[in-house]
Amino acid sequence: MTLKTELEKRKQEVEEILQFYLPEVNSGRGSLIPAVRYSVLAGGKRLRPVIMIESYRMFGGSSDVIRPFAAAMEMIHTHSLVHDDLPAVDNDDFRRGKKTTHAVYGEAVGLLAGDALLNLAYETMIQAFRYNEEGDRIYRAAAILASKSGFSGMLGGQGLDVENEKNGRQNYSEEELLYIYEQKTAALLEAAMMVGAVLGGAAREQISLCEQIGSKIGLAFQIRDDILDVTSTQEELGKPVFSDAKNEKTTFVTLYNVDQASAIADRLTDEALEKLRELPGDTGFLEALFREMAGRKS
Ligand code: GRG
Repeated sequence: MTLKTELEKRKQEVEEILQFYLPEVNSGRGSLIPAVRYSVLAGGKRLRPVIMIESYRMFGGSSDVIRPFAAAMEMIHTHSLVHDDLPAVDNDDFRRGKKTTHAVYGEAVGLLAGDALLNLAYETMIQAFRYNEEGDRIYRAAAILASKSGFSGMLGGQGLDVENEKNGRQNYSEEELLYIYEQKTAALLEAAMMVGAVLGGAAREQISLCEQIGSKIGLAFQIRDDILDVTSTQEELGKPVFSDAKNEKTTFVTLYNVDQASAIADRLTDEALEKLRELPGDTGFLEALFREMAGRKS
């Protein structure tokens, strides 16, 4: 089976999981649920839940306990995109090839839909305790996903990024930029690898290795995002291009140039692959996926 077919199969699995956990539209109850469903079902590559499920299975996990975690991961990620697109932040009207949530439902509902999704993620994640699994593993996995999404992870990095942007702060050093990327983008990929590992029963050193792999893949992913912003098209990317330039952001492309940024992303991917090979089980799918992410076009 080719990676494309395999990835499509894994993506379908995630779509089914999301459909299972998303609330149904309740007529006469306003547009919050439709807005939440719209934002999650608008598309997206589903990379984080796919990676989480694969990490779980690689460590021998075979139960459905991973399902609420995979859904929660994609809900947290989608919440971040909905809020990132709001007029007060990047003010973008297209995402995943469709109108953004606030562009369809208005700013107030867009804001609320992002909040509701974040809450729904936790409502969903705690359903994992229904499964007849080791409670300690579920607790540890939940703590990782919560903290990697919060102050010391995604939200912390985004907070710093937004504040610097509003203050007209430019000319970051590479070190400062890497710190922000580590938090705002890599933290969720670290969580994807780690949650799968913890639930699958990985040892402490293996969980740490998973964190390092997620970090390197996450940094490479964000640098590729910087590159695509100036080399791709809105049709291919599904969101506006030159968005960073519009917001006068320092990125790896402004700090270096496209070729140099690309070389840095490739080096980080190679380092992640080297560490991945140290893990037990069949690492083939993740290896192919990480290579694909390094050369992605959308
Ligand atoms: C409250 C200011 C404020 C913001 C909250 C936390 C947050 C919003 C945003 C997180 C930062 C963010 C959006 C980082 C970008 C990470 C990134 C490259 C996202 C795109 O991921 P893909 O390509 O998207 O996997 P799809 O659409 O495929 O799921």
